[in-house]
Formats: sequence, C-alpha cells, structure tokens
Amino acid sequence: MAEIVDVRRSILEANEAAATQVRGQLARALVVNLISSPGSGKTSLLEATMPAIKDSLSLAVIEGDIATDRDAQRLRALGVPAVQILTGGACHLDARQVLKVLAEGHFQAPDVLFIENVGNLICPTSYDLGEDFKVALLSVTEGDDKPFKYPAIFATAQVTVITKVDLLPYVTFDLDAVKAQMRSLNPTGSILLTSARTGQGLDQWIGMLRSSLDAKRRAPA
Ligand SMILES: Nc1nc2c(ncn2[C@@H]2O[C@H](COP(=O)(O)OP(=O)(O)O)[C@@H](O)[C@H]2O)c(=O)[nH]1
Ligand SMILES: [Mg+2]
Repeated sequence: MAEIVDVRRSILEANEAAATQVRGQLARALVVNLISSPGSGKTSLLEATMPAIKDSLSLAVIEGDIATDRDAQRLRALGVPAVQILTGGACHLDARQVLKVLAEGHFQAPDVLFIENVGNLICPTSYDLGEDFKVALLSVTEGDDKPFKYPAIFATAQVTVITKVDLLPYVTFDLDAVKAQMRSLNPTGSILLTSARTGQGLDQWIGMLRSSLDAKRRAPA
C-alpha cells in the first residue's frame, strides 16, 4: 500500500513540474481547463464561444479524449487551431502532454488556450495542467445532486458552468439546491448559467474570460 502511495505521489510531482513549465511558457495567455462528464456540453460551449471572440483574441484549443479527433475537428471547422490528444484509455490529461503539444509549435502565442479534458468528474481533478483555473461544467440533464456526489471537482473549480439551461423547463433540476451545495463546497467560486443553444449566459462567460486575461496580464510577474 505504501508503495502505491509513493508511486502516485511521484506521478503527481512529475506532473506538477511539467505544469510549472507550461505556466512559464504561457505566462501571457489565459489557460482554462474544462472538466465535466461526457456530453455535458464542453465542446458546444467552446463552439458557441469562438465566433464571439476569435476576431479580438488569438485562440487555441487542446482536446483530450480516449479515442477519435471529432472534438478537435469541430473546433477546427470554426477556424481555431485545435490539437487532439488521444490518451489511449487514460481518464485524464496530464501536463507533460500539454508541454509536448506546445513544443510541437501548433500555436503562435495564443491569448487564450482552452483545454477540454477527458470527460469525467473524477481523475482530471488531481492533475494540474498549468491552467489559470479549472472550469467545471454541469448540465441540467445530469441531476442536481452532482456537486455533493463529486465534491472534489466542484470544490476545486474556480468557475462552475451550469449548461443547457434552455432545457430547464423540461427536466427536474433544482437550481437552488445546486447553488446551496456549491456555497458549501466552494464559497469563493462563481456559478454561470449558459445555453449553447440559445446563447443565454455567453456574455457573462466571455466577460469572465476577458477580465481574467486582463487581470493576469496586469498582475506583477
Ligand atoms: N439543448 C442543448 N443541448 C446542448 C447544449 N450544449 C450541448 N448540447 C448537446 O449535448 C450533446 C453533447 O454536447 P458536447 O458539447 O459534445 O459535450 P461534451 O462531451 O461535454 O463536449 C450534443 O448533442 C449537444 O448538441 C445546450 O446548451 N442546450
Ligand atoms: Mg467534447
């Protein structure tokens, strides 16, 4: 048992060293690590975001999946450079994979790098990818009990996006219950409500991205 703990610690230490290098290389960029269950709307949120900001900000996307480059293709179709990392079964991205993508020179000094992690609410939580902050997404079709069932990600993410709010009239989802769980798990985190279908909440989401980038660039190095 002690050996397993040691191996896990050394994996996370190696990851942390790589994450520090990512931060050094992307000191002028906002790096956002998107984490959620499969199908909760990560790629759709990015697709809805791109047209609104791609003329004023240079953007890049890293997609993590266990198989297929479908998500990277969806973003490339919008004219945004997107690189797919296939994890070959691993349930999360790690910072060394991000470093490798940066070394391959796919991106020219982006203003914002979005990293869409492998879809699940568990393993990606422990891996720092060199991001400025994690964003947890929870769609209204997943159930309003999920923050307390998966507390680590909802406690860690600086921003939680409740997605697919256009479906609220059709599903049983107690928004107040989710907000109460979030207040208990993550009192300083913020909650945004979005719909990639109707565009609801996208202004607030994009405003948050812009102000986070500005704040990072204004902060003393
Ligand atoms: N009604 C509705 N459907 C959505 C919304 N966002 C995503 N979807 C649908 O949810 C499914 C999964 O979306 P996707 O972005 O691929 O999820 P991901 O696996 O988290 O990247 C797709 O069928 C989307 O069309 C939304 O805001 N409203
Ligand atoms: Mg996706």
